[in-house]
Amino acid sequence: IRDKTVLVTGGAGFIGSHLVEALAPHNEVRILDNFSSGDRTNLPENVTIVEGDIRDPIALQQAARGVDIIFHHAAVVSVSRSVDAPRQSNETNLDASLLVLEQARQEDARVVVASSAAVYGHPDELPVSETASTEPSSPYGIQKLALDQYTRLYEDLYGLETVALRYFNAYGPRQQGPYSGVISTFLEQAQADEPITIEGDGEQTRDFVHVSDIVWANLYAATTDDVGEAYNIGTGTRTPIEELAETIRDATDSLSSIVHRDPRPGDIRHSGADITRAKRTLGFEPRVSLECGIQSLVDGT
Ligand code: UD2
Repeated sequence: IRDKTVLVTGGAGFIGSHLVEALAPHNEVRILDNFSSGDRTNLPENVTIVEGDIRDPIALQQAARGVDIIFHHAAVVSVSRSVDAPRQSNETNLDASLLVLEQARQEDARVVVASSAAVYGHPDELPVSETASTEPSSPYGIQKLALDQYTRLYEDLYGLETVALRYFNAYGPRQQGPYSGVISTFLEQAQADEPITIEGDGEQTRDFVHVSDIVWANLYAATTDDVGEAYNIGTGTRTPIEELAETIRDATDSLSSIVHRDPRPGDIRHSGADITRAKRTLGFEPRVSLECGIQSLVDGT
């Protein structure tokens, strides 16, 4: 997209900042971020930063004034924090997301929201398609599901152009901190020659999707005519965690051992996306294989 005024909530965070980087050369980009986990060093120079919380209607109003598109990526991303404090994460992930939708209504802006594979809970069938049953197994999943449903409803009721992207396991540069994913954890361990810690037997599988592919999905979502829909964004390939540990150890020439710990309570056994809908409708095609994605993380390219 070009020559648009866009707002990226959570624009200083992991996925948000990559999106900002892609948008900034050709668009007027604003970000709204409270910098609770995001970082200014993630941002290019020519973006307008509104430092504030999405729970604050005034900050949101200021950031969203006159925008054509809102990419909504601000969230409390930790599933375990949502388990410890469901109301708190609900405030940000759902209540504040409704503020975002209301603001979009006021501006008549398109909204692309970050939904999640968490809406499916423990999937009944694999790969999981958008029509599969949604039974979240965490407050986080419930919050994302409700947001996802609201986006559909806002299209239905108010004619707002909305798209929900259900991300599977995102990874890539700048994913860090205590709630980062298994790839960044394993990579840190391997690079320090410390034991790589598999939780459980390592036979659980995930669909790892590189953040640059997630950015592409957002760009397609910004222009699609098929609004009011949710799309799975993954690769369609499932990788066992044990295999991931070995791949990362090899890619880093690490001396790390691979050790097993107790499984994570409530861990989802298998997760993999059926991306037929995103392919057909958005023209989405994952470009970065897990091998290449890991190699570029190792090389820092
Ligand atoms: C992902 C998302 C989460 C939510 C969820 C929906 C990330 C970071 N989180 O959670 O936001 O959308 O999917 O289902 O993408 N593991 C180890 N050792 C470690 C760390 C993790 O073995 O040191 C295992 C862990 O037990 C799990 C797998 O790796 O089986 C993936 O863990 P994760 O935290 O990266 O992501 P996940 O799928 O729990």
